[in-house]
Amino acid sequence: MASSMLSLASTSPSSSLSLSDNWKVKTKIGGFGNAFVKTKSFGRTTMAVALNVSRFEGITMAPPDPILGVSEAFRADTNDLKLNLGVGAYRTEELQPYVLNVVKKAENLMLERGENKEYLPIEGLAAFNNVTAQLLFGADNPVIQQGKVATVQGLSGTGSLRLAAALIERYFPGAKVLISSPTWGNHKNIFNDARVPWSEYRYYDPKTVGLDFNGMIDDIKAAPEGSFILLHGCAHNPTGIDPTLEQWEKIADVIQEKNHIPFFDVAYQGFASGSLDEDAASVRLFAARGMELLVAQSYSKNLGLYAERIGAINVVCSSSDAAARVKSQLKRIARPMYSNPPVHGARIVANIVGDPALFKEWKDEMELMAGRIKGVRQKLFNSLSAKDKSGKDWSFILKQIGMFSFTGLNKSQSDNMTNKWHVYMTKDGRISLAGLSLAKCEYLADAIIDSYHNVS
Ligand code: PLA
Repeated sequence: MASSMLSLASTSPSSSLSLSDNWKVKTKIGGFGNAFVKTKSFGRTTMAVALNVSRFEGITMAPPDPILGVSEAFRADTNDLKLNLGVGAYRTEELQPYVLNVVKKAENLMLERGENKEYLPIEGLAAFNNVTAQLLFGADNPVIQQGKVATVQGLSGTGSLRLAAALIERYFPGAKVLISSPTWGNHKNIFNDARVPWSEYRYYDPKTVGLDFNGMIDDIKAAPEGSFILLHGCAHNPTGIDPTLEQWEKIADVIQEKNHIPFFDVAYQGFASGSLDEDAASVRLFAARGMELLVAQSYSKNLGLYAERIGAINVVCSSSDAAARVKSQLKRIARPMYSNPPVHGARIVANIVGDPALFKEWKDEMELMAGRIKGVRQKLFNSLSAKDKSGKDWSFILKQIGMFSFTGLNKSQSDNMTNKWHVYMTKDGRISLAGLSLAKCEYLADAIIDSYHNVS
């Protein structure tokens, strides 16, 4: 793990050729031509110079992203049976992308109002920042009433996590972030890129296909005092296994005892249970204890605003004064990275959450989406149970929540799903049920049974 964090500053072979060396190369032979010029010696650099060899020669090909790379492979497959269960993106029963009606209404309103395209402030749209914190904590939550939350609009969940990671790196040097094993693949990238050390706490128990609660508690206890503990607010990705409310209380006890700082990633509020409030219960339980905490939010899934890149980072502080200072520093981190965030998604969220009629429509539509996912989850379980004569218990699928199911298939079995059955999924055995239709459940069950029993 440590090596993966320290490997960032590698030197490429071409880095020994300085800018001035290159300048000399160009001037000596009269600018860019198409001929290769062999073995020239210029001061400290002696090398074969080929003018049409790229200056980026030392850059090697990066591997495809384990999640988004699956969609690329899916697009390249021409088989009619293909099914994309890789990325967590909601599809209709017809397996088409879905733009919420309430989003279209909000966009129409925005057009009618003829809103401008001026820069937003660095911290984002004020109306958005207000409603997003209210949605998360509840409008009457004392942390909001007392101005203890620093909220900054971010580039969706990922960008918001990245801002928080930069804040940790800058103001808590050496502090460790503990992430669950397993977790969403990009968490490790985010902390690596921000140069924040991380380690894992136990979370998933393959034997029970459930939560390793004791392992989790022990590892959080064993972490150096004052660590950041990254928690999935609801619908844990990739396992679909969440702690119960009682377990959340115990997790909060240990975090408080050890003076750790909870750091929630809330990417699925409303998408897990269909209720915005229920899915925020974990975060609110921690806030009610008066703890300082960080929460990254995303509207990719619950409002289907994937490409609008809309989310926020919230830092709950013990005083409004501290919150104001934290917010000022988050802005300072954002300014050189992307200056200020995009306005479109922020306006959509602000319009929907700020209008009682649209808000109700959103909740109804979200229930529909969450309901469709629960429907395919049930049908997949039924199909697996009916078709698999081995006596294997598939009920873990029904116990998992959110848009994913963690099938327990290993890498070779997942490869078989893709290579033989054209079912695209991540290699950790995760399938996105949001990309599955009722009509495809039987086919998927056949693929899973074949891969599980016939591939080791
Ligand atoms: N946090 C978690 C736990 C997530 O699962 C995701 C998205 C995000 C944050 C960030 O999403 P955002 O930046 O779009 O707001 N995970 C997806 C997509 C749905 C992805 O990997 O980017 C997934 O398939 O896991």
